[in-house]
Amino acid sequence: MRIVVLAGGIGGARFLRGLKSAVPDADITVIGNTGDDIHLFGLKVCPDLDTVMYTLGGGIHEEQGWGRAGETFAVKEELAAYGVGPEWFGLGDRDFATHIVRTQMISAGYPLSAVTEALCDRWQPGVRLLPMTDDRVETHVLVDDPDGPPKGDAEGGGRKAIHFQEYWVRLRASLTAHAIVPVGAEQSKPAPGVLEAIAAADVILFPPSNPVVSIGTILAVPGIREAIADAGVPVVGLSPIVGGAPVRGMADKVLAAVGVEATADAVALHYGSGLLDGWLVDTVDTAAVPAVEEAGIRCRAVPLMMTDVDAAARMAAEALALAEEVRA
Ligand code: FO1
Repeated sequence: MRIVVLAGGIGGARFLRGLKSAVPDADITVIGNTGDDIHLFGLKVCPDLDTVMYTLGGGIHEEQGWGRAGETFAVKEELAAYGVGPEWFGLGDRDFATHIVRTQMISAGYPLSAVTEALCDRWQPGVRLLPMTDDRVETHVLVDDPDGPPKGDAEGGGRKAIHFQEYWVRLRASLTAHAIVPVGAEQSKPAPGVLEAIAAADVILFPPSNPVVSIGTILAVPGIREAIADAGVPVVGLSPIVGGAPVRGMADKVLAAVGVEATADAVALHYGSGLLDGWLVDTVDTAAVPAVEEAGIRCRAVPLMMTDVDAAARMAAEALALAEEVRA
């Protein structure tokens, strides 16, 4: 069975680990979000691609869900000793090697998709990991400028766009996000293999990744949303919101920026029945099922907490079962 999964960071990676366990013989292609990418110290860092690669390749720092296990931070300390920032983004020594190899290959003219394939040769994640695009896309967040003139001031209300990672990591999403802008997405095109994988898929899954800055960013690459809508195979998603709150991360902050309530049904309706055929909500959100079904999206309430690989495997099996129900 050929499965295509749109994945962001931690939630997507943990779901993929369960999916591999549930259907070990499946041919899984992951379309990874690259809007979180950031250039630091002259290096290109791809957080969501690396989280999938490390998690499925066995190198992830399990509690964090990002970065390497067994890290040291000598390079980070030395950079700080030189007064070279930023210090708020924790890059470890082992992780630096990934960014050095990636940046070296990109400087040599390789596209990000070829670089990702080369890095995965070492990690053997057991899936085909494709960046959503080889073009540069970086998500920025429009916030009230904490250092600017007071809001409503003649200088235009004091708002500024900051890089997603600064918003997410340095500011911990503590400022109101007025808009989420995937800079460069409009000019980007799907990476080689992306549209082909979607066209060849037997089922397409939206894991419990951030619907705005992860899956939303992938769908912002021209051609991808249309290819999924026209694929003619079941598209099934799993809610990242349980009981009115994100399971992890701060998805509610960015959902508010796009005017979507942080509820299991609101996220399904945000994707829409033009995209989704099926939607899994957690058992605590059983009351949300009718609203999703009324929107023309088949909906089931099942346990959605990925407490371990087996729990994630059960969720993946439920999603595949719902896909077969929808296909019938
Ligand atoms: N997240 C944090 O909360 N703090 C960090 O210092 C941090 C460093 C970091 C380094 C490399 C990397 O690949 C990811 C890192 N992340 C960190 C996580 C990152 O912000 C998120 O994984 C995604 O961008 C959101 O899914």
